[in-house]
Amino acid sequence: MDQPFTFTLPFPDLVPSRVDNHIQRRLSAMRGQFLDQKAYEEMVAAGDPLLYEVYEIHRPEVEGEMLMGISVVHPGKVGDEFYMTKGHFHTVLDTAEVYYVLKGEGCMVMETPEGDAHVEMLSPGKVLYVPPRWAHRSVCTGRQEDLVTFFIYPGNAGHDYGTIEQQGFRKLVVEKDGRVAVVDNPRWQPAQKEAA
Ligand code: S6P
Ligand code: ZN
Repeated sequence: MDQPFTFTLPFPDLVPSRVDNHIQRRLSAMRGQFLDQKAYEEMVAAGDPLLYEVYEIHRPEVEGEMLMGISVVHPGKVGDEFYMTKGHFHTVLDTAEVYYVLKGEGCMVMETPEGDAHVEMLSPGKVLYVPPRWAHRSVCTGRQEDLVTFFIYPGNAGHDYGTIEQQGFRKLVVEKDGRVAVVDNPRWQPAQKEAA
């Protein structure tokens, strides 16, 4: 029988006192996701910057458990497009997720297999509920500050990265005339599903 446990996430540094896994994702892990492919290749060649980090608290990945952690998306752009996470559907599509925004400015880009799309602006103090079936990607739109969120989701959710790698998200978040703008992704195309 597990024992209850706590960990701390003290302001202002927001480094969790317990970290079981620290993921660091660089630009080279995001091939094909940014619209400006020339800028992408140049930035990878020039040093392959760190885009985001995830601090995970380990729990068994089974129904009944909850998985939680901290996501930190760093500020920056590839061409006009802000740094973002890979984004994913949950493998078990009918599982939700909650994000609590601790620091920074940004947005969550979301869409469903049925064709719905939604972009929610994120700022400190906001709680976002991502319902079942919605793929999600965090984007940092700050000039200098990280976007830091706490997330929690069901242990059996799993991650389907492949669908987004193939089709992208329907919406992109870019800087246009000095402002944050949400635009259609001209390269979005439905992923080829494997024959059953
Ligand atoms: C997991 C949850 C987050 C993301 C993290 C990084 O379901 O949505 O922990 O894993 O924000 O994003 P990604 O798309 O690289 O997993
Ligand atoms: Zn998720």
